[in-house]
Amino acid sequence: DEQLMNGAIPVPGLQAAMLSDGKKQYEILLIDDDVELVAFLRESLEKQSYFVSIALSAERGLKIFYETKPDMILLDILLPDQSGIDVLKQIIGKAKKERIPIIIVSGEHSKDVQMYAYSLGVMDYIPKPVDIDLFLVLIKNRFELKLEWQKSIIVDELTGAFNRKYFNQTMKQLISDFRRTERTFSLALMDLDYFKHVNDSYGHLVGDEVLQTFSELVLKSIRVEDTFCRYGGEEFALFMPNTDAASAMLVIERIQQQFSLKEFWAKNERFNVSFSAGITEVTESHLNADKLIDEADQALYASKHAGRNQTTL
Ligand code: GH3
Ligand code: MG
Ligand code: MG
Ligand code: MG
Repeated sequence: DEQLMNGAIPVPGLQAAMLSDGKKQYEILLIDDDVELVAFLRESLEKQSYFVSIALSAERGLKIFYETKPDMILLDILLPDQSGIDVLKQIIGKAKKERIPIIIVSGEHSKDVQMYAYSLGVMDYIPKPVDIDLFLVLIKNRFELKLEWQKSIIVDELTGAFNRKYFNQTMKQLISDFRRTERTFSLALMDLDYFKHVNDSYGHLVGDEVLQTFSELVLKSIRVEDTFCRYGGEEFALFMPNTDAASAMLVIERIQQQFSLKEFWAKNERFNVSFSAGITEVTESHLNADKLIDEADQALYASKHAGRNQTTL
């Protein structure tokens, strides 16, 4: 249940991957009994920094599929214990639901088998012998599609921050990590100051630009393991794993200072915008997410009350 309906789980570094070239390390499950080909494909894929697991039989492939949830499956048709088509029938439902592409790589070239595999829902059918250049570019292309899809369901379109749904998942994940391993994390809630005034004076489009500029600055300022989310309209959240409250405060105050110096122009007027923040570090007392959010929210309120453009622990 720690998973979104659609199979997107919080991934450390995912935001960084989405912003750069999509180089999150993907795991590919290779189910094929041709030992030489498997060794060659593994080497080629690892050179592209994919992580490869190998199954030389259907049984082993199924086991790895259920245990590790790979990001992609490369499946042979002629296997020693069952046919690849039988494997496909067993896993296609779950793979579709979790958007794990299945690509057949096979010496079985008959049109009937290919049509049948496509009708069951495979993404591609690559003939053996494998042309390694074509093979690698196709794999890359499929992962790009997958990343676009992942992005579209968890990222806020206007700002590029993760959405509320991803915020909730990240929170659950970090709290359960903390309970298991005592790995700490801090949460910062940030709310733009007098934002209604920006909208009222300059219009909503200008308001939107301010939200974008703010988000760009935050995304530029954080580490790969941090997760930046749009929590509500002009309210944002930043999760900082392995970060105590004092360090989190330094991060937020630096962003705060940089943001308040940014100059915006509209209606021939120059204006500045600031934000207020509240920070909470997880402790044993945070048995549920609501309590943690509540405390960060109270700290945020204290910042507002004290005059805005500041951070409270
Ligand atoms: P405070 O300093 O107390 O936070 O004052 P504020 O004016 O920012 O407070 P409030 O939370 O009441 O106002 C938030 C405003 O943000 C109201 C809403 O119209 C605006 N807003 C929310 N989402 C968006 C958006 O996506 N685009 C724009 N342009 N405005 C938005
Ligand atoms: Mg085979
Ligand atoms: Mg506000
Ligand atoms: Mg608000």
